[in-house]
Amino acid sequence: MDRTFVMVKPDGVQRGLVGEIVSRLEAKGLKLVAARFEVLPEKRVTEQYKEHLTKLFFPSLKKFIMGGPCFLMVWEGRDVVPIVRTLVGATNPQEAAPGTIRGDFGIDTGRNIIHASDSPESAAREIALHFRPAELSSYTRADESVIYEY
Ligand code: IDP
Ligand code: MG
Repeated sequence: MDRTFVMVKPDGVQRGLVGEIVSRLEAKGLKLVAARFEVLPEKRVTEQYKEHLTKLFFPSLKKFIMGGPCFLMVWEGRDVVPIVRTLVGATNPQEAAPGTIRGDFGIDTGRNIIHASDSPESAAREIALHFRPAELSSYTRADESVIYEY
């Protein structure tokens, strides 16, 4: 099974969307295998967004992400990385389709509620950045046999 890193950003936490987001991923049939609520230290924010270090928006992104607690999660499922990206929607919430998290709840790119890994390689890197292996649980969801055909 594949794993991905998902994080409700401080705007999503402050707007009370943690439960809604967890519910959507659970209802899809994905499995929550790790979670933590914390204000991210600067080093991990810089590492997580290292591809954006030179972008003009990086200083405001860093300030925003560190401005309040985030809800960090690891989710598991077959092809979970692209599945979660689809549920999350486009980076700019104005362009995100209705029914997606960003499409339903956001307006501004700088306040787009949620982060999700964009590839299996990013997912592995981001999971290892934020969680120790012992924090990841392995278990079987009771309904797995009716979620997957094989
Ligand atoms: P993603 O979150 O959909 O993967 P990325 O392009 O990887 O989007 O950008 C990472 C994050 O940086 C975005 O989710 C958003 O919070 C922020 N960001 C990206 N582009 C802009 C911008 O043009 N203005 C302000 N913030 C931006
Ligand atoms: Mg990205």
